[in-house]
Amino acid sequence: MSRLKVLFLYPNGKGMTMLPPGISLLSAVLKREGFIVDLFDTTQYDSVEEFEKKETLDHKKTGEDKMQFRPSPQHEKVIVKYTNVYEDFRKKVIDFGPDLIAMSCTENMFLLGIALLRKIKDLKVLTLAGGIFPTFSPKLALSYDEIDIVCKGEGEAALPLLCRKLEKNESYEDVTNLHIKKKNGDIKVNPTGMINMDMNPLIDVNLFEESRFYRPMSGSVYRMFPVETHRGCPYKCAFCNSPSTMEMYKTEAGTNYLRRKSFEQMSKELLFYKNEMKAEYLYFWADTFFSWSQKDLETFAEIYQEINLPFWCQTRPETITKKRIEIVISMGLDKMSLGVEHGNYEFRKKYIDRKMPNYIISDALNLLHDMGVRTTVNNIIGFPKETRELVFDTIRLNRSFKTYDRSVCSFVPFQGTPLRKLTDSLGYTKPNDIQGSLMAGASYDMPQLGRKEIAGLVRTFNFYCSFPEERWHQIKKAEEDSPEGNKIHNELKKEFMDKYWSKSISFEQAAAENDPHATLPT
Ligand code: B12
Repeated sequence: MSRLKVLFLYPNGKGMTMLPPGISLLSAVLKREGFIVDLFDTTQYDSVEEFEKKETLDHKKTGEDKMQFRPSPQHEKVIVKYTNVYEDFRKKVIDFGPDLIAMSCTENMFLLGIALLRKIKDLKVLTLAGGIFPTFSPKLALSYDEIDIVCKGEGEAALPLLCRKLEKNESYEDVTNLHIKKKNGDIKVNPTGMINMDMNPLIDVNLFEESRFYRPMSGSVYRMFPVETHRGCPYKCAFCNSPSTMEMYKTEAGTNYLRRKSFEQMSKELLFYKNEMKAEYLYFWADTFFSWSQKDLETFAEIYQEINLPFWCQTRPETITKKRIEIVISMGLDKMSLGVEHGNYEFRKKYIDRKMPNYIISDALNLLHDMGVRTTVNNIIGFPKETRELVFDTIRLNRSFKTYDRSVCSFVPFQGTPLRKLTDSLGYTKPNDIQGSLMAGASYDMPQLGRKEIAGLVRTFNFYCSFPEERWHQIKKAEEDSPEGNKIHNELKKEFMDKYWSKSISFEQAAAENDPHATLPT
């Protein structure tokens, strides 16, 4: 019997290099059952930039230009494809002849995916979309002619079951997690189910070209793999989809989505990356790395002794304790990201549902700094109801602690989040608007804080946080996107990069100057 063929589509922005755990897992699940799987991945295509005339889609270039992260060299293994992405996709579909095209997407990727699928509409292949955007907007995704089925939530059980049914030519109308568009346009909604993570195989790295294993981190490029420890997050940040995922599973499946993988599974995965994939660096993608108990963290640290690879992880400021930091340092932690997001306690509590007082944030960052941990903090500008004064509270909070890096982006109201409901109700967004990347600039104008002002504050944020306050009048001029503003911006950027990002300044020197960017030895 000839087996069913599935083509995964990953309509990613250029340079957004990190293996997506979702499709890599789903591919492994399908291959375990003998299905034939292939991938079309747009990550390395130069031509995806043409998709939106905006600067959104070259993640590396835009991020570096906006000082979101330190510039890294173009690694010899990372390739750029200059052929036309639409023609190549069509050719791939014709040559491979899939029975099903399975697209995985976040919100910012969805419309590129649709544009690609439009080019092969005449080939009449069944299409399925999964990932965070279809999960929270199944109806909207299905309103596009190019999408036949949506997977809401986890796909490890739904996808192979669908494939088995397709192969046997059976009805797939009742497959759990699937929302299916019928011939008359009605949608068949099935219940939402949760899978057992410990039944999953190792991710299928072979689906990707080897050049996709390389990812920048703090100015260097490493052979890096994503590690799964938990799914879910105990916190409720109103801009994030993770709390909504927790809520969705609680109300629709009666389950607690926050759970960790067994240590045996984690150990298998880690040994595979270290020994077989020759990883140089690991990326723990859990939303809140310290959401596990102290005892579990200690057990994990013991397992990790054998692995001994540098790693990145992210957590919340309230979870930071001296003991936990000692543990992760002993494991080989290279860098940790923490969300600051907003600097005004009342505003943060009311609109963002982050209730910690400011001192918890600055104490956590200063403790990490004093213990020698490289940190990066994430900030957001342009929340609904935010004013210029409130943005400066974020700047002032950032000035109260030391960190290796700071990133800032304009607020993006993603579908399914509490803040998206607010922006819809305020008329800043319409219910069916689809948002772009965090690098794309503000999604809307507010009377008290417009798009342009947000863009100006984003591009000068690092200057406001780092240079002495006496220079703020000069920095204000650099907010302006005008010949004069751009000239000042370029000068400040050069000064900033020389002073804070050049490797020549030692950690001791910077610390002695009480420099908020005190650079740790690399
Ligand atoms: C790791 C991660 C990344 C990685 C990998 C992203 C990826 N596409 O896999 C990197 C670093 C590249 C990344 C980038 C970005 N990310 Co990110 N990221 C995450 C994070 C922390 C974990 C995602 C993950 O791997 N989960 C584990 C896997 C197993 O789950 P999964 O991907 O959801 O897949 C499962 C199901 O969704 C489903 N599924 C997924 N695809 C498909 C396809 C089919 C056909 C089927 C049937 C099922 C299915 O089955 C999978 C297995 O159960 C999430 C937060 C979270 N906890 O979800 C944010 C998250 C996805 N990211 C987010 C954002 C905003 C971004 C960026 C836009 C940021 C930016 N710089 O602009 C970019 C988007 C670029 C991109 N191409 O993804 C938002 C997405 C918001 C939205 N609604 O779109 C999230 C939800 C965090 C948040 N703040 O809310 N991210």
